[in-house]
Amino acid sequence: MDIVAVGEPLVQLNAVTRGPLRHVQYFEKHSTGSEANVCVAAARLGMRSGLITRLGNDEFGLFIRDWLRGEGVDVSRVVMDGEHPTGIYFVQRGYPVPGVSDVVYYRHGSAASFLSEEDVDRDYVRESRVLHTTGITLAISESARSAAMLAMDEARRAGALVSLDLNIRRKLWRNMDEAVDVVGKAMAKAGVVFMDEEEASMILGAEGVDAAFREAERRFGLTKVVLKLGRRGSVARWDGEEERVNAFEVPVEDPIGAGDAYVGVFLSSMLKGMGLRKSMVRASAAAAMVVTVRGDEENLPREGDIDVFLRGFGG
Ligand code: CKP
Ligand code: MG
Repeated sequence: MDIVAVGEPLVQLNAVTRGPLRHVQYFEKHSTGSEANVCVAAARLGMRSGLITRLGNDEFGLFIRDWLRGEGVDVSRVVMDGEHPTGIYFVQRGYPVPGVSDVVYYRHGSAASFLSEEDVDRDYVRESRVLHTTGITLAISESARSAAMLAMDEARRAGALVSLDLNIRRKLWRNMDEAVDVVGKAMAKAGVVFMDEEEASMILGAEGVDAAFREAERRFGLTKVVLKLGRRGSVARWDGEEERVNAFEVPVEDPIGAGDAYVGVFLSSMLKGMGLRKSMVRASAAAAMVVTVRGDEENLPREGDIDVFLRGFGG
């Protein structure tokens, strides 16, 4: 495998119309979940990706498994759990802040929250070039956290690149002290970390780009850090090299999923040997494409699509 990820896929029920959910009549179903999004982003670019997870053996679980399989993601390590349901969530769009989405989770006690160390096939992890997970998996349950930590340890020992997207979801943590502690432990195992400025402030106590890079290296020895700045683009430090790339301005339908598109395309491009700046530009293109529609995975680009998009922006 090029990329193996550990995390919870979810069915997203996205409001077809903008405004408060109490007035929304129609919801659209999408296969999502941060780590699954990264797997699909990689597969669209021809990479071999696979997901370690548990899904409910229910209609939503079957929908996600078949969708991922259809996208070419390896689902051989996806356990179908007959006792617990597949997690779902609703997306409220454009209210109260235009262009911003909010999520309402129904995932407590989901099949993926019962993910445990036993579900982690160590050989599968060791033989992958990248192992990817996020702060979401660290937050959903103690057993899922242990599974993610184990996978990170195995990958690191085998010399794979361990990738961590902090993805701090306040709704999933009991308190922020716990998040700081747990996410810090995971950062110490990681080779590359993706975060935004708010997460850098919360987890590292770092205000601003330079402080974030400095603290990540000082405290966790991280020399590969990518800071996602939303509409202001992204800035990365990669073994001494530093690059800043602007975001593409596009009409925003739903910003959810942009970060995962970025991570999936960035990692895939780096694995293809494209270099830091080019990988960042391609990742930004993918993030822009994804926010123009509802759903996190439908608009993820294939190779040719990135070129066409960039030409459309004069690149
Ligand atoms: O950071 P992103 O907006 O790219 O993440 C979106 C995903 O897994 C989305 O699919 C949702 O299901 C989640 O993050 C989550 O658990 O919040
Ligand atoms: Mg994110």
